[in-house]
Amino acid sequence: MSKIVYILNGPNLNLLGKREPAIYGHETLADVEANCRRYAAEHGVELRFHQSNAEYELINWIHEARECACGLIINPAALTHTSVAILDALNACDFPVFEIHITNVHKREPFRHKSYVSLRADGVIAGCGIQGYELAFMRLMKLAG
Ligand code: CA2
Repeated sequence: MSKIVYILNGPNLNLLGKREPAIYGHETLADVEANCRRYAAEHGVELRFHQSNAEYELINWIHEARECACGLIINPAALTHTSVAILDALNACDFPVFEIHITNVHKREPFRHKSYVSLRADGVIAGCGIQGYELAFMRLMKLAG
C-alpha cells in the first residue's frame, strides 16, 4: 500500500490568514501545511501539499495522485460549488477522498450549500476551522489501515 497522501487547496486559499480573518481565522495556509506535515511525519506518510488558483492544476494533481497515492484530502474552495471537472477527476480515483471546508458552508449563502465534490467524497468536514484538515487526515489513516 502506498504511503503518499495528497492535500489539495483551491482558489484564494493562499490568502488564508491574510484577509477576512472574521470568516477564515488568523492562521495561514503555511500553518495548515505545517500541521499536516507534523501529522504525516507521525504516521510515516509522505505528504504532497498543493494550492492553486487554476482548476486545471488541481485536476492534474488529482491525476498524479491516481498513480501513487493512498488517499486525498481536498478543499476545492469556490470550485466545490461549480466544478464538474474536479468531480470527474475524483471519480477516476480508487482511494478514499475527503472534502474539507474551513467554514460551515451550510450556514452560509445558499450557493455554498451545493457541492459537486460531495458526490464523490467518502467524508466531508465543514466548520471545524483548519483543524478539519487533521480530522480528515486522521480518518484517512484509519481507512488506509
Ligand atoms: O470554508 C471553506 O474552506 C471554503 O472552501 C472556502 C472558500 C469558499 O468559496 C467555500 O465556499 C468554502 C473560499 C476560499 C477563499 O479563502 C479566503 C481566505 C481568506 C481571504 C479570502 C479568501
